[in-house]
Amino acid sequence: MGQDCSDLAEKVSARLQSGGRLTVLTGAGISAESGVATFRDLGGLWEQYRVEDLASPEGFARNPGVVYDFYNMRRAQLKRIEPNPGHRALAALERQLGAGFTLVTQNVDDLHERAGSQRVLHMHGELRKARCQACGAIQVWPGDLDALSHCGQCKAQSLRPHIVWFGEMPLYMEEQIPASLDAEIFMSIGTSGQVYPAAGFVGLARANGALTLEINLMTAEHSQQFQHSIYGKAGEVLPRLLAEITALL
Ligand code: BV8
Repeated sequence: MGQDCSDLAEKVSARLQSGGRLTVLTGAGISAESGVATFRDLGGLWEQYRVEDLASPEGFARNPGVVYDFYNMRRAQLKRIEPNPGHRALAALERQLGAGFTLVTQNVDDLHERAGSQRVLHMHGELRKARCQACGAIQVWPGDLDALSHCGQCKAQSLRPHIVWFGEMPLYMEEQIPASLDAEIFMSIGTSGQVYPAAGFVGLARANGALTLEINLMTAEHSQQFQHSIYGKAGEVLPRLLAEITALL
């Protein structure tokens, strides 16, 4: 079992009180209680679809229609889901900590924003945006996307989902994410730690002297790299843990 909340809240709040910054990394697990399928859990997306056909530039080049449809289906799902208490607890913590708080997410849904988070670093892109392959313009795209969709900037019919596929460079890797890994506390929530470079962040944070904490449903690929862990549903653990932390500030 993971660690007791109160003991951990004391350790985290002590670092925050001395000016420490907190960086949070979220994965599909934080959206699971909102009804969003994760990737590698039982019945997850990668059990239903071949990842190399759907989340790779080669798969998109081979069969763009299938990839457009896959992301159109997931984008349409956003209208039917709501943020959960885990998303809301993180938004409240951002309001409390201000610039000392950085949220990096591997998720492409918009639940962090809809829960009130203001600054979200979507390192794997966003479902609700399209990117033009001709001029590079990134634009909000709430509806279906296909090969005939026109870029709002250059009008070319060359839009793709604004998603980082396997083999592509994740976003914010030049400075914002490396800077965030210099924080005094690194908290990972709901990720199986199988996808790089995100899975390597805990090692970088630890090397920088951070207190590292994992919140997960069960131990994951990289769990042994965390100094502390709490196992349970993010929607239940986060509100309790973050309330205990902020009560000590
Ligand atoms: C890169 C967008 C170079 C698509 C995604 C060999 C060949 C080719 C490549 C590689 C290779 N070896 C390594 C690589 C690199 C590759 C990689 O890591 N592959 C892995 C699979 C081996 N990575 C890349 O290609 C990346 N790019 O490396 O470029 C580079 C590197 C560094 C610097 C510059 C350049 C690009 C990776 C991004 C790929 N795109 N998604 C889409 O979303 O459709 S990845 C995909 O996986 C999602 O983004 C997802 O977020 C991410 C990680 O998955 P998780 O979020 O962890 O979700 P998962 O289902 O796995 O786990 C859920 C967890 O939640 C579980 O632990 C579960 O227990 C828990 N949970 C469930 N319910 C709850 C819960 N926890 C709490 N509460 C709950 N209720």
